[in-house]
Amino acid sequence: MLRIDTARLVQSLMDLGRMGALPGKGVHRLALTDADKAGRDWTLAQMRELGMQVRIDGIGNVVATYAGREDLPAVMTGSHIDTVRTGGLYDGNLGVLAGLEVVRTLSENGVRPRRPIAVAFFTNEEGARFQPDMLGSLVYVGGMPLETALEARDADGARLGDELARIGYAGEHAPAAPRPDSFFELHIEQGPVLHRQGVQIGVVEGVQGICWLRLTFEGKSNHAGTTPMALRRDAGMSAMRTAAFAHELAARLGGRQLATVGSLRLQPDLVNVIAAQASMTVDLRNTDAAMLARARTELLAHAQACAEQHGVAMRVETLADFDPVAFDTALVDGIERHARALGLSTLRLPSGAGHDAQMLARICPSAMIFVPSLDGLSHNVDEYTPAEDIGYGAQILLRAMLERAER
Ligand code: HGY
Ligand code: MN
Ligand code: MN
Ligand code: MN
Repeated sequence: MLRIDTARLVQSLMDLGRMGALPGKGVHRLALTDADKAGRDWTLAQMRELGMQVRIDGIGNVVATYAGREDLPAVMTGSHIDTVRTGGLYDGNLGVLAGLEVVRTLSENGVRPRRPIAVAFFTNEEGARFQPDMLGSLVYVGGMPLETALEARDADGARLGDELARIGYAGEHAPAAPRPDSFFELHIEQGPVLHRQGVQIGVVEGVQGICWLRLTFEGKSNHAGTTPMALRRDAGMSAMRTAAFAHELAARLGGRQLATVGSLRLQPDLVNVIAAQASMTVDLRNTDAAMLARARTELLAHAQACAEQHGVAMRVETLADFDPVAFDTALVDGIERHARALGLSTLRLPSGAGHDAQMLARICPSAMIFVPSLDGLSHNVDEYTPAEDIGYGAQILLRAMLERAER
């Protein structure tokens, strides 16, 4: 049986991690920044060194293809190489580099599968700079017109299309690859489940629903020392009461409901000035679509009530709104079978994080393989997955893809 070279794969993760490396440890490669360009350029060089045909589409998605014996729809794998500001070495990067390690293993053993093998990285998966997240794969599957995506703006007003051109990744292939036969994504769990239960492989059955909201409250600045409480139009209080409500809401709805206020900005942001403006994001997630919709409705109703009580105007933007996704049961069963054939322990679970696979699932059978995250840490510079687990995940990816590529 072909064997993944785990040490070589781990080394490639370290090498890619040099691009956008933070002092000490961690990675900062926000989408379409110079650091992202450096990561893209490095990864492209790896793809070309493997003799793969490389295509770049209009949103900067990159797909490299290792030819098969026949010109059939490819078995595709991949993920993303953009990171959050406090990123680790593995989130996204593992899926892309494990795909290249699969190709390296096939190539050096002279194996030519019936179907081509494609390895992709998609633009702006994190959604940390431009929203929504999984933007590149969303465009790739036809979920958003390219023209709309190119107009996305970051917090400083930079236009996605301009940034893409600036780093030289405004490709001309539309799409970056023909519709694939299937899609597999190897990813770290980014949560505590596998590590806590001592399980080696996560057999991912689907991805939970995601709703991102940006609420902007417009009040009136005034003097903190002279303005009676009843006369204030305090945007900050509306936002902070909404943030507290979001946490209570998640606890009250229970189940798998999650609520996160990751960004809250006050203007003019001064100790002695009542906030004239407050801008906040709310990240709501649930595996249950109905409960997620209920959380969104209750949150917005409460926020509106707060705004009225404080004499404040409120503006709502939906930054992301993705229903829960179920992966292809045959592919999911295959991943479990391959893991067990290697004598590994497995657990079926939904993905808490969003992934490109949830977009590819709209156009072809898709599935994911999880490997454990130490202490469940991710979007954190201490993100870590032991080499042994990385090797197991990549070996399953190789087996599952090869099996599918001979169909
Ligand atoms: O937000 C997410 O789940 C992913 O990291 N983009
Ligand atoms: Mn990721
Ligand atoms: Mn991430
Ligand atoms: Mn992903």
